[in-house]
Amino acid sequence: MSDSISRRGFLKDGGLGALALALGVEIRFAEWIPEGLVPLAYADEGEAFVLQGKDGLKVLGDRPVNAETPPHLLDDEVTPTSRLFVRNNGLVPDLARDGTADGWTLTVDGEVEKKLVLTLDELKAKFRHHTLHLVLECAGNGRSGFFPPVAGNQWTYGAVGCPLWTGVRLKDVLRAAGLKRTAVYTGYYGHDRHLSEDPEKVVISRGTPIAKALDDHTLLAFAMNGAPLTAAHGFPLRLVVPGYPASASGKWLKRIWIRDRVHDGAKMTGMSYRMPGHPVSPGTVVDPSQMEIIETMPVKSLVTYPRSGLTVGEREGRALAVRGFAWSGAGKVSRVDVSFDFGRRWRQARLKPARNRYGWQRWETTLDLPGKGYYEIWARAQDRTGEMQPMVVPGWNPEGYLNNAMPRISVTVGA
Ligand SMILES: Nc1nc2c(c(=O)[nH]1)N[C@H]1C(S)=C(S)[C@@H](COP(=O)(O)O)O[C@H]1N2
Ligand SMILES: [Mo]
Repeated sequence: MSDSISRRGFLKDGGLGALALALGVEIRFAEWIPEGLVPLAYADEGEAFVLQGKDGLKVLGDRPVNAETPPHLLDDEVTPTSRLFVRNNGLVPDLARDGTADGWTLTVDGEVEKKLVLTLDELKAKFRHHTLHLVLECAGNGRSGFFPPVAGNQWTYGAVGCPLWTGVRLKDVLRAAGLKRTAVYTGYYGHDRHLSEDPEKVVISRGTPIAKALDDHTLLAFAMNGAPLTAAHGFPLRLVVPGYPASASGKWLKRIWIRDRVHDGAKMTGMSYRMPGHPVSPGTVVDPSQMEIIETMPVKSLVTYPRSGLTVGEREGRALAVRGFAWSGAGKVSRVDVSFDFGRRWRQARLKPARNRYGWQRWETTLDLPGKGYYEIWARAQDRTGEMQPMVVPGWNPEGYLNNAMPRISVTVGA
């Protein structure tokens, strides 16, 4: 392979076409190359699998694409687009790749006085724009911590982020359509394609109670961090329903169906995004009738600095800056405590207010690690309702949701 061909080149020059040209032969079976796979002919060493536009994410799967962010790469108050996790249940629709919203519309129908069909320009022109700092977190974040293990993406800490979202309030759009008294729930539909390639099959179609849809912070977002949504994150329009499992935040939106009952779309029923109504012992088989829809997400935190596994000198260890973020689906986090002696003593960290409700909050502190040795640094957040992160993995459940155990990192003080 010539020097001019590299992973960077692959990403920049539009990939397969350019590679075929450089190789001088056709790439057989090109249609089966998974999304995000960089052909070996192009790959830099150790980097055979990357996601376009992403930086340092760990890819958990390629069909569908799922990738999480290592905690030390989440150290920005506003999560850069290149570092926001990706969770797809199906395949990215072609319209998102084309990057044009020509011919795209959003339909709002069901229990409304007036059905709406809006182009992106109409949506932007008719409703006030809002920019909010909102946490997006997959309900399965932390799944890898459960024992016995449960099937699904083995997220560790990084299926979460807090970018700036710009869009219109779902509330304003629903008001324009006029909610009937019978309106109880929302149900979204997106343009993504089912893994089976069967156009009749819906990938995922979830929703929320009307009260949540009417929350001032529930957005129909067309931009992230000041730029149009990227293909991976739902171009041209997505829901952002903060405080709820991110599965409620439908991407590549095409329709919002207002229901007169709890929505029963794909991944809304059965075991999906549901928890047992009563705590169960690990490994229990739970009947779907005993499962309840997850609504508010629990209190949680991350240690984003230092990077776990860091070795520092003794001087640095005597005044080690440690920091991260804390958030809760219930709104405000009231305190974060930090321990470096396996939980014997806790010191309260400084905690900044959120930019707006459902934004994550910076916490930071300086630790005095007393000399050489291996340490673990633990962080534990508590929200305004009094809920606190457990020190150990909480309530095992069949699908591995809502593990909000306190985060841990290790630091070694060397010579
Ligand atoms: N249309 C559609 N919307 C979707 C999904 C999807 O597969 N299709 N995945 C959901 C899930 S489970 C999560 S966690 C979030 C992930 O959002 P992100 O990929 O922008 O981080 O999108 C949600 N919205
Ligand atoms: Mo998710």
